[in-house]
Amino acid sequence: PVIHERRDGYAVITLNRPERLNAFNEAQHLALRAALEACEADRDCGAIVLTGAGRGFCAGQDLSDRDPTILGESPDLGMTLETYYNPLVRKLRALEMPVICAVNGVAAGAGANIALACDVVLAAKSAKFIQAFSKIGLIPDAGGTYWLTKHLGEARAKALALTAHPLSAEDAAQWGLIWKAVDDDRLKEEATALAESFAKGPTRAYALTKQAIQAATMNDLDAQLEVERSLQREAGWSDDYKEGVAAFLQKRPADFKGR
Ligand code: LHQ
Repeated sequence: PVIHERRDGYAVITLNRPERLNAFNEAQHLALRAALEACEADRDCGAIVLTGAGRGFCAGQDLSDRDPTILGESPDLGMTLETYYNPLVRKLRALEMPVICAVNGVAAGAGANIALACDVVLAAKSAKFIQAFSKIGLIPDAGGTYWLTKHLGEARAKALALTAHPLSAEDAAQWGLIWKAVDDDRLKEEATALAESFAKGPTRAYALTKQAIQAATMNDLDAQLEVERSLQREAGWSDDYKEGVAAFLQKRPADFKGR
């Protein structure tokens, strides 16, 4: 259900159940988790591209899945989130290397929100983001209530969640929900070019940057200045910082090692 390709310095992970628009069943969850853990354990993997096979990115939970926690008489969806979706969102946020999401087509339900959990989101212009949950009597999950509210504010967050309005990639970019919308035939190239550039970059500094920006969503300025002080101190101890400054002074490209 997932294709994991290791390329020069980065990985491409493709959700691969195209006949169901890559909706998540248990097997796809477990395969994605294993792929992300393999990237985490791989010191030379400097970036991840997450994308989908076929015409969709991901249609969220597979609603035809036989999982009894979904289909039982009083299904415990909280348990489904705790077991599968919440650890996935936490893992994407905690990974050291930047995770680029290349949203190749429709991203619905938890599929939209897993895309939004990634660090840099590129979407094909034909892709749409749909908070489909209200159509089946649920609330946005996989971080949806968080991403929408933080990125867009309450007014747009509520309208998108309540109406399940399909948001175009271009509007998503213009609204600040994602990084950018690109022509469909340019998506793969743009995502891999970005991954290649991250793969040559200061991975440790990227990890600290992720951490600092994620902390900023919770902090006031004073608390955030403290976060910057302690994380910058750590960045300043890295070999990559020494190399970056030396390369600048010697007017040559830096040769970062990711530590
Ligand atoms: C699907 C799915 C799908 C199964 C398309 N499942 N087959 C939920 C529950 C439990 C715990 C935790 O959290 C969650 C989180 C969630 O994600 S809830 C939200 C689940 N997702 C949805 O409600 C989206 C359902 N899908 C759709 O609304 C449409 O398929 C979209 C708008 C995504 C795409 O529409 P179309 O482009 O018109 O494609 P389609 O509907 O024809 O889908 C293609 C095939 O994929 C089709 O199968 P078929 O055999 O008829 O060709 C669909 O049945 C299947 N598929 N999504 N989530």
